[in-house]
Amino acid sequence: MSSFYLTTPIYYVNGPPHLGHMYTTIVGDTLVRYRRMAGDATYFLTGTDEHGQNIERAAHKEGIEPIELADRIVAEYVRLRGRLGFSYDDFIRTTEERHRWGVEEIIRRIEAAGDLYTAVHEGWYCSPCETFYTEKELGPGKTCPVHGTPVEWKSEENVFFRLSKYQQPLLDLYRQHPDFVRPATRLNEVRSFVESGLRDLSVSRASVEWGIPFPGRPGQTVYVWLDALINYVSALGFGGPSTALYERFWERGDTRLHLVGKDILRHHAVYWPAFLLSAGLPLPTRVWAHGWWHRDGRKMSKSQGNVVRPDDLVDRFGADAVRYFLLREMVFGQDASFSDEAFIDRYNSDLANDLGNTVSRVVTLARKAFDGRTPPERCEDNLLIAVARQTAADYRAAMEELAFSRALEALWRLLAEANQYLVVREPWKLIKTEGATEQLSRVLWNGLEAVRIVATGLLPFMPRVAAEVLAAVGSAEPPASLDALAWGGTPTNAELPEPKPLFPRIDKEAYLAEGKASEKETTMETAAPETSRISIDQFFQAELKVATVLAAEPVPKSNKLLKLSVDVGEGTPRTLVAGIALAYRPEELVGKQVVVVANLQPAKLMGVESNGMVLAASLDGKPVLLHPAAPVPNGTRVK
Ligand code: ME8
Repeated sequence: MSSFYLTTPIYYVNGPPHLGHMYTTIVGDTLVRYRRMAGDATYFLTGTDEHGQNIERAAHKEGIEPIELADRIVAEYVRLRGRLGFSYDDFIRTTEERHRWGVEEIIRRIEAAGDLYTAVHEGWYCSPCETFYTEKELGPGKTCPVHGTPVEWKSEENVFFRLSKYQQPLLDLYRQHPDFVRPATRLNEVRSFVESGLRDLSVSRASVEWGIPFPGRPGQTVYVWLDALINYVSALGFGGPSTALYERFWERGDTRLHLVGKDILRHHAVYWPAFLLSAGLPLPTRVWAHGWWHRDGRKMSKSQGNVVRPDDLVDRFGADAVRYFLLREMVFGQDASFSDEAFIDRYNSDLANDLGNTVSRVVTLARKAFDGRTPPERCEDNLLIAVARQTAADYRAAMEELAFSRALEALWRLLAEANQYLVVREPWKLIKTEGATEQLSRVLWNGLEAVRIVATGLLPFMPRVAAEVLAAVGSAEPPASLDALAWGGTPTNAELPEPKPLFPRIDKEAYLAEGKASEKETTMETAAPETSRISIDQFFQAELKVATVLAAEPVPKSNKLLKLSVDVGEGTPRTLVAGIALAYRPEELVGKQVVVVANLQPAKLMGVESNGMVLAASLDGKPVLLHPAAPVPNGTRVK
């Protein structure tokens, strides 16, 4: 039995998780579920990166200790584990003692190899990246090439790691193991970075208190990236009292795979192997980098203020629909754009229509013809068998390559063929004309069997829904092995429960209209990047005015929107639509003074014309209205 050790990056705790972070963990979860079905002994690790200046600053800005911030964000990650159906084996926090043991042991070994020395360190530093950049790597106006925010000049005495010594060993590694970095194009990037010359790396900080004390160097803490990367072995017990997992999955492990976003490839494919070479530990077998989710044309990230929080989507569509969308829409390795519109389109066409309707059609017919049971006759010779065989082969080949969208396409081809087969055989007519014949039994059994194979392939992607589909087509227990992709698994005469709607169709127009109202609030939440400040004239283009709410009522068929009638001091009241219904009851708003944007172009939301926008702070998506501290005449300008 092969061993398969899989890790996600450990996420910074300076903000709650967004869809980009969830994407990596969803990919990992899908892959590891597949490997389990392939028969591997797997171990799947995720966790949080809690030290460093960035976290220190974020906590102090809130007036709390870094560990309080970390605890709060970790609770969010843990909560999402259940919501998104993650099956990781361990969650490591870099503030845990077991992690410190690993860090101290690796540093002892690197020190023993003669690879550490002290020197003055100067350079341009991006705090969100926790990384130094050279002058020529910076963006216009001395900005970070990743974040676009201003960098700062830093100068202090640090411990340095002799990275330059590992230039040739790293190039040898890439030559001997061209698969070390995937996709292949990314290996070229890494190789040219190393070829262009490696400078020694500063691996301690004198000015950052929130970190692991650097062994043997008083006054210095371990640089957050050295600290963080070690999680991949400290979580397995390296440096601690019990090293069985480390020996099994790292030292003697067959596959040691790190999944990362392309932004942190250099850290994983250059620094990490160099640290490991120095410490005399085995290297990962592969580092696989994926692309970025964009929104509004930019990378989705907290510092850009354009993130999508997973909760809203999960509430509305279920975790498995979110998992499906992310894996189907992004070609693994490339960038992709997230939009509500694309989400609904895929949901309606792939899930509600292709999958949901096929299941309900074939199950309804079989129940009707065979008294609530699967058909009594199986079928071993028909056109679908060849397609199913090809599907299983394509699916497995794609999954080995982490080509998730291709694997799903293969399953959908079988679904399409099964539909086509049913259209040609017309079982709905056969029932009426000939009744429950042997021929009808075979046709419907084939339909159920094709769906069963599709659902088996979907188990790693949509664990809950795929199990529901399997139960719906008569296979009560979800299979544990990929052998179940072979033709023939649908039982005869098995109970077929009444089909439940799996993916109710979504009214796209209505959903998007609601989304617009909440999107406006997201825009207000957005912290403008520091490089794009606006002038006072630009600010005054928005007419912010105080208004009193005269009446409030829900907008029919919407759970987020309220229709408000407000007095903005203009003689006649105005109608506004606000996405605040989940946080406020209509009656508690009447008589309250609020702040509105008075010169916004009218917009129609769920058929109601809105003439302005109510301002609210947005706390993790929940609106909190702004009120003047003392009553003022309606129409008073806010500036
Ligand atoms: O970098 N699209 O943590 P982090 C796709 N702590 N993936 C995205 C994404 C987006 N828009 N935004 C984030 C760190 N990610 C370090 C890692 S590892 C030893 C230390 C994903 O919280 C992507 O996988 O900034 C990226 O690598 C990871 O989140 C970075 O999360």
